[in-house]
Amino acid sequence: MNTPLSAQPLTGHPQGDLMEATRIRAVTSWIIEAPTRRKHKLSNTSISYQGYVFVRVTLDNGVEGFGEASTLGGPRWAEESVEAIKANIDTYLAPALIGKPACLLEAAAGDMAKACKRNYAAKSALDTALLDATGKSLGVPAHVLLGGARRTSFSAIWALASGDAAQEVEEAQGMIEKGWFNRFKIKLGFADPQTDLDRLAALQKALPTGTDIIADVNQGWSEADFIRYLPRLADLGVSLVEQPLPAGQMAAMARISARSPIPIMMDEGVFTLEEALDGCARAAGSVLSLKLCKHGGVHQLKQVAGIAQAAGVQLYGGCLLESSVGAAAHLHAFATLPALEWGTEHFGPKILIEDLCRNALKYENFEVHLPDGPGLGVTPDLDLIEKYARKD
Ligand code: MUC
Ligand code: MG
Repeated sequence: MNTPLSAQPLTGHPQGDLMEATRIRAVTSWIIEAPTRRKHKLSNTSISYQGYVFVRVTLDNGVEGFGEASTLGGPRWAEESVEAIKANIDTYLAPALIGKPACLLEAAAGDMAKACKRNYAAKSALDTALLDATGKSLGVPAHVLLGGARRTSFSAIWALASGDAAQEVEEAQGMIEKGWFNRFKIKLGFADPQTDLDRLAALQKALPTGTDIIADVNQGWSEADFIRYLPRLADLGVSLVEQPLPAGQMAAMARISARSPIPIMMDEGVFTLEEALDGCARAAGSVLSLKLCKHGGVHQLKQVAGIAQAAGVQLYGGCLLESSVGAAAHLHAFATLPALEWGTEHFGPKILIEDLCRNALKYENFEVHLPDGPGLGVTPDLDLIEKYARKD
C-alpha cells in the first residue's frame, strides 16, 4: 500500500529538509470588511463593502504565506459567509494542517477534504497561503509550483453593477480613458428584464462600436425569460451571457445553450469536479468561469479547467471581487492553463477604496499583469488588514 507522504518525513532526502523547514506552525485568520468605491448590485445581493477572510500561515522557517477567502453579501452568492469561513478555518481546517509540511500542497488538500465537506472558499484561502509560503521558502513565484506561466498578462474585464445607467456609462468611459479596462460585464437580474435591458442598451450606445459587453444574470431569470429576451440580447451584440438560470437547472441551461446564438457561461452552477463534468457533458454552456472560491484550491481549479478543455468548453477567469492577494492567486493558476480564451475579470483591487496590498496588481494597456517575485508576488499591508478587520 502507498504511504501518504505527509505522514512520513523524507529524512536524508533533499525534499526532507524542505518538509521540515515548511512545517506549518500557526494559522491566523481575520474577517475583513473593505469598503468599495460604489454599491455593487447583483440579482441576489447588493454590497458597499467586500467581506473576506484573510489567513496567514507561519512556517517553522519563519516564512509567512497569505491567502484570502472572498464572499459577496454574506451567504447569498454562495453558501459560505465570512463568519462560517472563519469558524471552519479556526476549528477544523487549521488543526488538520498544523505540524504538516506546507510544501505538500496536494496532501494538504486531501487533509482539508477529510476535515471538512465543501467549504471551498475557506479551503482555497488556506491552499493559497500554503502556495505563497512554499514559493517564498523556495524563492520561486507561485506559478512555477503549478507548472510555470504560459502568459504573464491577461485581457481584463470590468463589472458595471450600480444599476444606474448614466453612472455605468461614465464609469466605463473612465476605465477606457485610464487604459485599465475596455471590456465590460453588466449585471442583470435585479430589476425586471425590460429595465435591465434598457440599461444595457444605453451602455451599448455610449461605448465605442464593437466594445465587448458580457451580461451576468446571476441566476435571476427563468428559461421562459431567457427565451423571451434572447433576441434583444442578440440585437444588442452581447458577447456572452453568464449563468442566466438557477445553478441547479443544468438541463434547462443545456436547452437554452442549444438555442442561443450567444455563448452561455456556467458560473454558480459549477463548483465541484462532478458539476464541471456534468455541465460540460450536458453542454449546459460553452464557456466556464473558474474561481478559487468555487473549486477550493489551485489544483482543483486546474482540474476543472482540464474537464472543460476536454469537452471543448472555453475558459473565463472569474472573480469574486478579491483584493490583490486573492486576485494574484488566481492569476498564478490562470497563467499556467493551456488556454484562457476569455481573459479575466479580476477587477477587485480597483473597486476597493484601499486595496489590501503594498504592491497591488498592475493594470495597463487593458491588461492585468501577473505579479513577479516569490510566492504570490504581492505583500499584504498588515496595517490595512488591522484597519479593516472586524473588531468583535
Ligand atoms: C459573479 O457572479 O460573477 C464577479 C464579478 C461580479 O461583478 O460579481 C462577481 C460574481
Ligand atoms: Mg457570475
